[in-house]
Amino acid sequence: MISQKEYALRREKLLKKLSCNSVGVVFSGEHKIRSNDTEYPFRQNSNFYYLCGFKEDKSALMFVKNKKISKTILFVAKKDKKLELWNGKRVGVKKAKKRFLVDEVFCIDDLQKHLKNCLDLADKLYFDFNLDYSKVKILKRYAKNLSTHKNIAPIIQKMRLIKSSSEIELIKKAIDITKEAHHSVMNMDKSGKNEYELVSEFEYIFKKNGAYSDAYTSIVACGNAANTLHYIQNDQPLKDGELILIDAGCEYDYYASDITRTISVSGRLNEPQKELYELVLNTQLEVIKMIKPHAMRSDLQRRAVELLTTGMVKLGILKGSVKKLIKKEKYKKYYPHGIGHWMGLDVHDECPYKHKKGKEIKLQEGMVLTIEPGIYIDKNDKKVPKKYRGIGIRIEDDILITKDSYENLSKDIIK
Ligand SMILES: [Mn+2]
Repeated sequence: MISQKEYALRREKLLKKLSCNSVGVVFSGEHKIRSNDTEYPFRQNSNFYYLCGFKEDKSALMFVKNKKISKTILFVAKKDKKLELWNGKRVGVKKAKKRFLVDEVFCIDDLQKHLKNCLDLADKLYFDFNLDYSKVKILKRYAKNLSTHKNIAPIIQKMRLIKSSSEIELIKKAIDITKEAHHSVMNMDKSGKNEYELVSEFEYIFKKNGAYSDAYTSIVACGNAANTLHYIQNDQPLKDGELILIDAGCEYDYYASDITRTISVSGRLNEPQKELYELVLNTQLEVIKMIKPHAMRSDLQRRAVELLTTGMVKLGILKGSVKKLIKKEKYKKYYPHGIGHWMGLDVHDECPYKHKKGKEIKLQEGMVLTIEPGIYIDKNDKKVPKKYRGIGIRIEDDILITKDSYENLSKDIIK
């Protein structure tokens, strides 16, 4: 759990980064319609959640900063017995005042009034540039006279790069549940089953352990389907002799896990499958070993490309000199993605990879990133020895950067 004190410290830190005489607004998420009269399960906006831990929609945070004051106002939906009968209890203004360590709490209906008052005294407005147009319109109505609009999202996202110990605990918990699910599927008798039966096992184990949701739609791809990187159809029969690429992880109390394992339907890998699997696995292990503070993600990718390309030349999948193949990016046909991404409140944590001026951000204690090399060979690729066609393999772990090294948070999930 993240304490209210920690949220307060985050808001304090954000206020320090805003310039004087400014107002910043961060909105909650909104319910999204799935089909008539039904909605997708609500999930709070990550930036908003990061700053207060409030889980309701129809709410907002306002930051006010000038020479005299530096304060946070939380706006929440008002108590409404009729609506609450249908949609569940609201915290309401009175309780929110007690629960959240913000300076003031008002009803969301009064947001525009407060916005107008605060903006009269300010010359800068911060908001998320990706905001829905309906909300931008409200903001701009009151910010007509302001010279400067600034994007608040990148400032929060940069803060989110470094995870606190309580955030790391939640990520570990998410990975722990995900481990149970992967192991359960590994031990299952899979022959004769369908991809969706494995998906349902993941969902069952996630929910059974109190994980609100999967952190992303699970990928359970048997055989050639693994060569579609974001395959989420998950409805084909599992065939003996083929591999299953499973990319699945739960979200626990808003924190993600992101794990890929490639296993075989029958439990045994044949020779060509083994050759490719070992290449991907050795690449992953080598790259993970390079992780420490000040290392660069681009160097990890470069090393992965070197190792995978060299391996593919050895196996006759690519032909020519390794150097030239890398220069001409020929490996991209079989390894088309990056080595990994930040992970946290979002599975692809929306944190920056570069500093403002374009220089790459180096790894630092407290960051969490995935390492996920892969090789994907389409069944119709005539340029590749026949025995490798239709095989897709990825192996992914979640890595925490520590003070002078790293911790593989998912090392206990069998590879
Ligand atoms: Mn991933």
